[in-house]
Amino acid sequence: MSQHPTAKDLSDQILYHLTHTQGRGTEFATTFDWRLAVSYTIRDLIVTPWMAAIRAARDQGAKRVYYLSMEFLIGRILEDAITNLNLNGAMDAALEGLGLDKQEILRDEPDAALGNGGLGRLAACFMESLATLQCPALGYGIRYEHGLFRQRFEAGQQVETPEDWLNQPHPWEFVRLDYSYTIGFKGHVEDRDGRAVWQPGESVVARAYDTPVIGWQGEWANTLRLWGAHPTTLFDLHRFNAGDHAAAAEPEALARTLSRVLYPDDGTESGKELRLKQEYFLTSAALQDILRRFLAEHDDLRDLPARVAIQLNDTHPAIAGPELIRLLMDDHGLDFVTAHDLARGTLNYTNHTLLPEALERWSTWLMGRVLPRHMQIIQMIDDHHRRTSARPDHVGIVRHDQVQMGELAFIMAGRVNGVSALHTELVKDTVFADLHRLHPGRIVNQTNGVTPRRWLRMSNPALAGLLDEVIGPGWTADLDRLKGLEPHADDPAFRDRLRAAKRANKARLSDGLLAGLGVRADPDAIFDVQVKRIHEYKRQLLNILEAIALWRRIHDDPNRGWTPRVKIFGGKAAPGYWLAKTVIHLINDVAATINHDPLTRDLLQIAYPPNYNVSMAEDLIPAADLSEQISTAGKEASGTGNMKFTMNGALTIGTLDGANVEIRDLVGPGNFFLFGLTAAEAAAEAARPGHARAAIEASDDLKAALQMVAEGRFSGGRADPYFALLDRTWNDDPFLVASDFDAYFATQRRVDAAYRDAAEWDRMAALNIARAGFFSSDRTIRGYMADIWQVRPVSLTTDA
Ligand code: DL6
Repeated sequence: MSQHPTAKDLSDQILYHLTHTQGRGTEFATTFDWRLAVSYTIRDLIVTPWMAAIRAARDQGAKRVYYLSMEFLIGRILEDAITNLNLNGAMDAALEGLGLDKQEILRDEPDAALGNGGLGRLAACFMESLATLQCPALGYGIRYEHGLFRQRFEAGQQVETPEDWLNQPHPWEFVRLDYSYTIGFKGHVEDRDGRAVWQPGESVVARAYDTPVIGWQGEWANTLRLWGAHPTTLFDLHRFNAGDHAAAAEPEALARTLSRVLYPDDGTESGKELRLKQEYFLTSAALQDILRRFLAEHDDLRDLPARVAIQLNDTHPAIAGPELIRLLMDDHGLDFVTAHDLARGTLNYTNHTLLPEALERWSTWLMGRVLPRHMQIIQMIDDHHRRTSARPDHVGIVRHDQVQMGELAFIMAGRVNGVSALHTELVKDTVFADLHRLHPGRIVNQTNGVTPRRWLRMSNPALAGLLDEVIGPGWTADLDRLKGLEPHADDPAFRDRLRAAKRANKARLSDGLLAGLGVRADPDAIFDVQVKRIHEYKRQLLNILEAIALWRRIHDDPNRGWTPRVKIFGGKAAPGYWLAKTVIHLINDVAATINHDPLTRDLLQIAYPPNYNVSMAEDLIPAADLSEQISTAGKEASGTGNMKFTMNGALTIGTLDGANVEIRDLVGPGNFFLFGLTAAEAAAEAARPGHARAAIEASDDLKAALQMVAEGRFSGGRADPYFALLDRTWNDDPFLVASDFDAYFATQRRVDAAYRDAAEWDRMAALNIARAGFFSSDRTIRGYMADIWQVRPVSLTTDA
């Protein structure tokens, strides 16, 4: 099949795969069979550029990038691949000719949910941009058998069930039996003639499963290499023969736990041995693979920093520093200082959070038990750093009998980066203030971005089509071209078309909300959307309390001319984070009461579809009018949802937090609904004794809303489900819901007024889209390539 197949070519190939790969006749084929046949057809088209890309990088001796991440929140692959191959038209025709429903086939694919939230989704956007930019890169992660849990609501409360995407064939991957590495744990370190020899007490095999990631226009594909854990010996035959059948399978069970489940925590360090083992499993497998690949092309390990750039996505793979030193010293015979300097010349680290509870630390006891050789090397790194940098005693990797993974990652990195301008400054001033003083210039900023292919062209065809017509399709690869839209913001005809595109998205979502939840969402109401992990600092509580206060105000004055609003929530709470789960419960309780109030039901509705994931985001974001980015200033490192909403024409109500600051600067302060304390003000307010109580006493709206919750107004007269939440809000409120409440409420009323002026709203929406070009992950990846990795794109022509 050619690289530019016709509908007939595609349909022939689909039928071929249905018969020869799936072993099914058309008369028996299920949606699943057809989806696999379509996926194999598309995969075939990716393999050719993939091979060409691998060869070009090798032939040109290109420096390679390796992105190590415990999370890749990919979502569905098929539609993204069809989009990037530019085959939507031909595929539509092929499927129609076969009598198949394209949407049914696309929606049959399970989300690859190998991540918790922003950090994992960023990694997935980066993989796509790396391929689009022809940057020779490989992503390393874990092939979790069970991704992020499924969420459902029982009596309004979150219930988690296991996710099982690998219970069916995964058509995109290639298993590589020849790329397998032994990963050791525990045991002891022997001294043999002055040489340290680690004798692990346990070991497993990491096996590579490769998925090609195709870039825009199908020219280049990179590899996402996920490691599956397998036993070193499949079976204990001795025990089996002795009749102990369960024990005989122990080696396999032990190994498989390593790649069985994604840790579902978002921002809390759990301190569990299995987590440390997973992190080491990924890191060691990746580094062994990187060294093998390097040595296949080069002889001298001292060339490593010139040929290899490794990015650590958060501290999760921070054991990479000691592991690379261990491999270079113990396996390749280099001395410590040489190994250390080579590692530091190769490794870089991205910080994604300032929340103290999210900064990983391991007790020296656990580290010494699970990775005894690494514990020795960590001490050596710490001593070396003390000697070479005249560091004060309170700066160090090992402190209070704990290994501080942030410090380890920093000290072993050539570059450390934050993920938004504000966050990077806070990284310098807070978590790494001392290290920043010791190593000025090491911390740099790379503001996050998102891929416009998935988040605009694929998920919002109505808007993408309009953009193609008005400014040409070049925006897909060069998002700065959205600027060309600016003059059209003043054109009523353009604004009408923009509104029509948004309304079509809203109408589709409205049908889904009615069918799935029974919620009546009028497409002419404001669609006000907050979708993200449920966390106190993200302040879904502020949003739902505002809904209660608004409901009360409507009751007091029903004829005031309120702007109809549908509040939509989406997101999961970590299973052990009970306060976040209480917020979920409250949202559902409030929705159940408010949605059925005959006086207000045409003015205020609340929808909370369960099991928010990447695919749901693709439906919700294009249908949003208002994007809720309301975290306590100084707490959200960047946000990436905020960028997706902006490029899809939603206006933001938000604080000066994370990348909101840059969004507001770029779209213009008049096109952004700002409220709330700044990061500096928030820090001062949080330190003021009694701040919460004082703020509540000063706000009639908030006091009344909290009173209604306390009286059990939304919980059948029972107040006990919300005692703890209320107590925290009145007496502690570390994330300043109370302090920011009145400003938020007043700003929401400004939103109401603005929405009533359709022409002005649409003009602002158009300007948000036009000025969103900066938030393409292509810009971010170019920044990493130039400032951190010193890597250039590879050309596919051999004479380059
Ligand atoms: O950098 C990607 C993403 C940011 O956009 C979010 O602001 C940030 O919260 C998230 N960080 C994490 C790490 N854990 N926590 N919290 O997911 O990274």
